[in-house]
Amino acid sequence: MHTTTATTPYTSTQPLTRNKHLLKWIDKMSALLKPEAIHWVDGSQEEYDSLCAQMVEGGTFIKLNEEKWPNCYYAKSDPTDVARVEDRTFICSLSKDNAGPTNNWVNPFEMRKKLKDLFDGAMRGRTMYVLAFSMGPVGSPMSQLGVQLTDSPYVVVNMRIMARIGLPVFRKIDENLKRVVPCVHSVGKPLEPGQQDVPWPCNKEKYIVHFPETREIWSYGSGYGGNALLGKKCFALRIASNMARDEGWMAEHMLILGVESPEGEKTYVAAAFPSACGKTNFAMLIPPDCFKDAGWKVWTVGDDIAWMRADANGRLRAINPEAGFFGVAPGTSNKTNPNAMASLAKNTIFTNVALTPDGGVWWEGMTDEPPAECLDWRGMKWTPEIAKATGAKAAHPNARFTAPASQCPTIDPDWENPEGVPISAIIFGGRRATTMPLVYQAFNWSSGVYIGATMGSEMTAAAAGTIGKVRRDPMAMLPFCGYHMGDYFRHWINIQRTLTETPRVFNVNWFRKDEDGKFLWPGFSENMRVLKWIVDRVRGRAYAKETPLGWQPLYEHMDWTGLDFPREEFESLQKVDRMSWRTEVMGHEELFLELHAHLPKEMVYERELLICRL
Ligand code: O2Y
Ligand code: MN
Repeated sequence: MHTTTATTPYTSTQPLTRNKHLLKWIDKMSALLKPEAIHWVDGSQEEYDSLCAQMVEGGTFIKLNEEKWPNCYYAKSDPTDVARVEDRTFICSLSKDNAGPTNNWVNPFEMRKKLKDLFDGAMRGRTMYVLAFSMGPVGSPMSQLGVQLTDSPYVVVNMRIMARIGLPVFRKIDENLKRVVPCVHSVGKPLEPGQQDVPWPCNKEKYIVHFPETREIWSYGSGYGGNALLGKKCFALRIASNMARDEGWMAEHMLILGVESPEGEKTYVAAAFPSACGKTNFAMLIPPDCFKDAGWKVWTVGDDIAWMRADANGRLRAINPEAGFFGVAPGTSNKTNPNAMASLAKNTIFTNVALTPDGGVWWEGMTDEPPAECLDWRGMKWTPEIAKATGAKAAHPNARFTAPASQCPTIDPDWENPEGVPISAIIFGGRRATTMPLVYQAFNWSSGVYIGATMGSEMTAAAAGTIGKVRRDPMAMLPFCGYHMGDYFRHWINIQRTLTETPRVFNVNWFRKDEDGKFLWPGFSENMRVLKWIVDRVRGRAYAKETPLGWQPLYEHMDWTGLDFPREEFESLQKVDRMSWRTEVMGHEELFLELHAHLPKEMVYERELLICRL
């Protein structure tokens, strides 16, 4: 039953499912969590509006200026709860060996005991929301279902943007055709009778826990992003990677985009870049004017996660399991990514950006001129002068916008196709100042898997002595693969056997620098030239030269229309420096030693072949 008036919140107390297992689980969980009330999330606009109004009243949300930012809200998190906590993220498989050396493993029996204590009464004084969600379009054969119990209304409204939620999903669950992933989330801050709540409840003790065999997620202590919106990294990558391995598909940390030629031919690619390497910008690329004038278009399917599997004809097809973008705000502007700016112009939730005096938002890089004054992400007065004197940032570097994907001007007409889109190429990339060329194509699938397995990014800040050191991040999945990385490489090798047409594999690096530390490649729109070469290779109409790494375009193989890019600079960008590659290959060996017991022999042979070619 739903009731709502100007003063009373929207209530939804009647169960929205008939599924006996789900009802039984919710009974069991509410006995453990002891919430004050239960709210069955129907996913309606009315419910969303009421939850937002309730959070405005409680101080969690500020409603932004309706004229400038229609239906947008602003939240500031607790300063200790601003990002994913990798060191508090656990894979509790039965065997430690199954989690592998790159995951934090705890014995599942021990962890269950710990969780039982932590979650006992964790929701006292709060409402428990029963949030059914579908990752992927409701009813798609490639979608998966979950139910998240959460005591955070902030999580509910964010999940409404990031996933398909509510009544249609409960109806799917009632059909009983698909296993449902149970997810339990608490901010870990029960309220005593009469106790005043805080705007951003959380707990300094945090646990983000995955049980791969039973496909369960338990998250405690954080209300932020990937720690709390459990459909995203926890389900769509860590748990889904386990499902995918067992069922013969792929759950990848990849954007998906479609390139349309002037003749209307569409080519889809999926691309893996480590976090903070410009995935959202690449997914929403706007071609340079001369390409646009000629009729080239880039369409966005997703900016973070791809689920892929062979269709009945053996063609690899992909869906974006998400429905929104949880994008990094700092650095996003009408210059760097106009499509993201259009996506976030309305119906968006902003977290940890700065608040301007006219009820708007701002972040570093949004405009050339900063506002004369604003409130920073901690609610402190911020001015450009204060920033100069203290180095204080107006927005937290991991400040986010949660925006509906449907609002992206370049959203692909097929982005919700239940069958997915056909993938012709897979692109790997990292942030590398040296060694890595702008672009090359792998010789074949197995050498492509090697490229993905050994990819990495240079560390840009953090601990002393780490700047410039390469952090290996295989397939950009290091924090997200829910099982042993060596077995994951084996799964990649095996996947090819399910395909009749093998996607071509490429490596790109937008970040190579010259001796003076200047970027050699302009990036952004100009990445279209690389994308066009990739599409033309896939379609069998672009030339390349064989090198020790793979197939590389020469200057004359690229389309330079409208850009005066010197041949020598392109040659510097594409140079394979054999001495640097010796060091590079030693770095590969370091990773392989760590994974040794589970490493497919193909990876060892590929390394040997690379050494021979070098
Ligand atoms: O800090 C967080 O919780 C967000 S992390 C994130 C968000 C959107 C897309 N990708 C990522 C990531 O870390 O890869
Ligand atoms: Mn990501």
